[in-house]
Amino acid sequence: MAIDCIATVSPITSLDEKKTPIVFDSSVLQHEKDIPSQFLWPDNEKPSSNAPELPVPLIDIGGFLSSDPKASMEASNLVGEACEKHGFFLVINHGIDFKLIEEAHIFMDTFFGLPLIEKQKAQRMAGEHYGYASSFTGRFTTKLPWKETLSLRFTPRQEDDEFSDTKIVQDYMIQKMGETFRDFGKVYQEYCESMNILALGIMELLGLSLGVGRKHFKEFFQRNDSIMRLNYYPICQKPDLTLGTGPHCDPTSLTILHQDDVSGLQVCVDGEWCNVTPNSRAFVVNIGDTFMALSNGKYKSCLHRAVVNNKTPRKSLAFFLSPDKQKIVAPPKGLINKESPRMYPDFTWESLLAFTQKHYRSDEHTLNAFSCWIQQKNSC
Ligand SMILES: O=C(O)CCC(=O)C(=O)O
Repeated sequence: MAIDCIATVSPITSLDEKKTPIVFDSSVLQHEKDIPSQFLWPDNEKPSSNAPELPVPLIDIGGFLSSDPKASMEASNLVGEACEKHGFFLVINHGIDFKLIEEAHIFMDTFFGLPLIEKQKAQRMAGEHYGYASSFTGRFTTKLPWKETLSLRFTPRQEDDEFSDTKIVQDYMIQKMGETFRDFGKVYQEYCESMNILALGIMELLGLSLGVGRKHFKEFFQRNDSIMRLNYYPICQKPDLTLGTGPHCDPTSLTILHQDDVSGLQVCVDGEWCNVTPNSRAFVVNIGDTFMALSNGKYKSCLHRAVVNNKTPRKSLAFFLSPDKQKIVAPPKGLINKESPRMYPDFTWESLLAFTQKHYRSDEHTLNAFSCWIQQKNSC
């Protein structure tokens, strides 16, 4: 195995039970002139006010989706180039209904505009992966992100499995928030189904670009256990002192993100933080740690973060494609040879997810720390 163990792993310290965690009530905090100290980030991580624009490859996948061989080859070459360099690109002509995207953004305003007590009906409890979280105040005490999230589990319906859940997103919303959230749930159910199709299409492109054939990764992710996350970044009176989302690589496999028209997403390229200007026609796509392992380290998991501002709230919709929880994550044989030996040990998505909940707060070193942790466990 070819990894240097650079990150240290220690259990995530849970909050002192006697201490009540700070409450992130955006309706109050957005007006605070002095933000609570838990939200202050160290100087070396504070956002820079003059981040340059990232020249991002805008990849037209319309030809690929209509099975044009030349266009597919062109798109897969561009995808491959971007993934080797920084693991990040934009796709246009993606086939997703713009009305659905618009509805998904509108319903975000509905949910995050509710009083805190209403949103807490879907509260994400300690150890859970889904539900409403206001700034992770219950999990951490420092470097808190200036944001609220609603995370939903999505698994696609399988034709050969009559028991697979057909409306997992919609049912969850109705169960947590009541009947009035039926339409809300329906929109995100449809949105996730569309993201699933797009993600599997991008998996074909990634397979082509890595030379393992278009079917390999598509089949690997046919069953998947993915997460849909609605990110809401309220106004902050001191945006230079905090971050909406701290620097991290996604532990998941592939992220498909749609941002509203408010800037905030930044990607780190060659050590420099760069802005990614919103483009309503495009989806932002990035490689996550699990796909980096699947590509035997050939494609980079993209380091990114989100900044906030003092004028307009910002919203983003992130679909995180992840394998079925028990599936072994290992690169195809064609990507392992003498020059490229195995980079990471076998693992399951379930174990990586648990690692980020119990032992390690996700950052740019998660995959490295996780691999070292597995190797140490295996050698005991
Ligand atoms: O809101 C964004 O632009 C980035 C969100 C993100 O990085 C995340 O949800 O992990």
